[in-house]
Amino acid sequence: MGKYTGVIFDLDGVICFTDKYHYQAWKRVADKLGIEFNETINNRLRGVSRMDSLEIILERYDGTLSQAEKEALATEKNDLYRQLLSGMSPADLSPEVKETLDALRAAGLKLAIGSSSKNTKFILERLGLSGYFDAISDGTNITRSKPDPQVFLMAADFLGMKPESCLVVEDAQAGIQAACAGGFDSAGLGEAAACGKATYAMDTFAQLRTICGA
Ligand code: B16
Ligand code: MG
Repeated sequence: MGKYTGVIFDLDGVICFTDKYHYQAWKRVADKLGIEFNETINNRLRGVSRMDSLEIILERYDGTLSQAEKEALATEKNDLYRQLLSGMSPADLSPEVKETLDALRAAGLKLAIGSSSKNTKFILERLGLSGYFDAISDGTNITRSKPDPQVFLMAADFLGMKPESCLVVEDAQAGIQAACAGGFDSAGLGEAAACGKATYAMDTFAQLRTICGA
């Protein structure tokens, strides 16, 4: 085994790709309010909590909404998002991701999820990964969203490991900032690889095998 004994994976954008569903669901909310919503704004929502995402969308809204009205909009978004997630199946898990996870596990590494999503367990179920990970830290056990390191610190704690023994895998800049703030090394994909702050910039998920010596 290499430098790490644990790997903490972000979910959306790393293990699976639900961006398009977030987009469709937030678009319906934005259309209802008569405000612009596009892919660029959607990209800013990566790794950000549901209520913080709504605040970003409302930057273009002129009116005032009460907390109850905001919560109703977030619920409406989540209901539609979950309907879209229901159509996912194990076929949505890429063979590259599954084979890499299996290889890391076979090499003796402990694997955890560190996601801002409150739908983590539902998504893992849809992908056929219920019970696969050694620990899950997600939107249901945190009070502060990425870039705060809380979600990863709790994942490491659930694994019984120190941050310096764990590698965080992320697709969002907010996630890489969270990993740095928590004292973790990080491996970035996509935007997180391009931001220049990740310990390792990856082109493919399978590169984790080399990084972790698996
Ligand atoms: P939910 P991650 C994040 O998941 C998503 O990237 C982000 O777009 C979303 O707003 C957030 O989860 C909350 O999701 O509404 O399902 O609780 O990338 O941290 O796995
Ligand atoms: Mg993500």
